[in-house]
Amino acid sequence: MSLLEDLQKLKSEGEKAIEKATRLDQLEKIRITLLGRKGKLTALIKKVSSLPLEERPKAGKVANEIKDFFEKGLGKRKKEIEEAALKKKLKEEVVDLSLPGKLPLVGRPHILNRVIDEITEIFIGLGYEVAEGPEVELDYYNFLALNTPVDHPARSLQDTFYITEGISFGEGLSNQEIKEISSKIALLRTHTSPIQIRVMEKRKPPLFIIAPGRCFRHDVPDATHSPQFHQVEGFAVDQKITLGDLKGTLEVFVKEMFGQERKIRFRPSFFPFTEPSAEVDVSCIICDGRGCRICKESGWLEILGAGMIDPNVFKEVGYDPESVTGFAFGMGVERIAMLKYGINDIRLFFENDLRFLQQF
Ligand code: 2U9
Repeated sequence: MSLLEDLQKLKSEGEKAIEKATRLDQLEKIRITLLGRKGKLTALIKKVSSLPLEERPKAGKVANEIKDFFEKGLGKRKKEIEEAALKKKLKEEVVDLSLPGKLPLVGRPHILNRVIDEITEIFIGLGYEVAEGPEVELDYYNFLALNTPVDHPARSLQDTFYITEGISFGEGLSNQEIKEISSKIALLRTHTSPIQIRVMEKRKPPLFIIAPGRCFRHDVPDATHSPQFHQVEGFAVDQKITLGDLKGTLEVFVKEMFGQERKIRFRPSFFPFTEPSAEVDVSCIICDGRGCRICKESGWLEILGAGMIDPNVFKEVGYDPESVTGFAFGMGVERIAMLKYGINDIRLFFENDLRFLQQF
């Protein structure tokens, strides 16, 4: 076979191979086989110089034309493969605007925070300001400044989570010594009252403060007890604040919170930091006072504790109890939320089960 025939044969072989290629890596291999340094066309071109002189120009021309033909063919095929790949990609990645969207999981405030907000908003409407304080408190602010003597039952290990270990009140200490020891003992606050001591320490009356927050007590959890719980406390301190002001304020609060038709009643009670003290009931929000399972047929639900701030508390923060008076009240947020939303187990608030939380 002559060189020209070999060239023509390679041309048609190469053309077919280029046409058959469907991937860029295949095409590159074909290019190397045809046009590479050790490629088939390169080998034939080398043979041109061994032809008789008069045949060389024609063979050289044909060889160059075939080289050109392959280069163009490879380029064209490369473009086709790339275009096909792009087309396929665009088709696969097409956005179907008619598909329904994916709803992101939207968070919401925890039901306890909602109830806290609801309570504080009512008092903000009455001119109160919100104050906060640390959850890790000193014995002094949690107990001593609140007229809770060293041997008060609420101080026992059973009720309080102590952080400081190994410090205790011995026998026969002076008031100053007791105060010094009390200021060294850290604990988890058992109520939010220390917030209000801290406010009084820094400021002078008139004060109208609402103090919400998380509290801790060393309780065994059951349907109505949890070692963590929340309180909203409040107090008003000024000249000539009376028990009548307390009753009026709580009546407005209870009606806003539970409905204008509600009634309240005060029952005598005892707290170290108030004198006189009272427990406050609201007419049953389920049966409107007629008697039901929730109010245990009494027609009343206990929802608040309250009283006139004890003169000893004022003395401790440097106020003159002869010229300053005040009332204070406190409520458990979980209890209010349970009554309002018919929740029968306090532990549900802290389990973070979305099936519970998403209902509110
Ligand atoms: C200062 C002085 C007095 C806050 C008060 C109560 C009565 C009370 C309980 C309600 C349910 C706690 O969560 S609960 O168990 N609270 O009964 N709290 S008077 O008295 C204060 C607060 C601050 C300086």
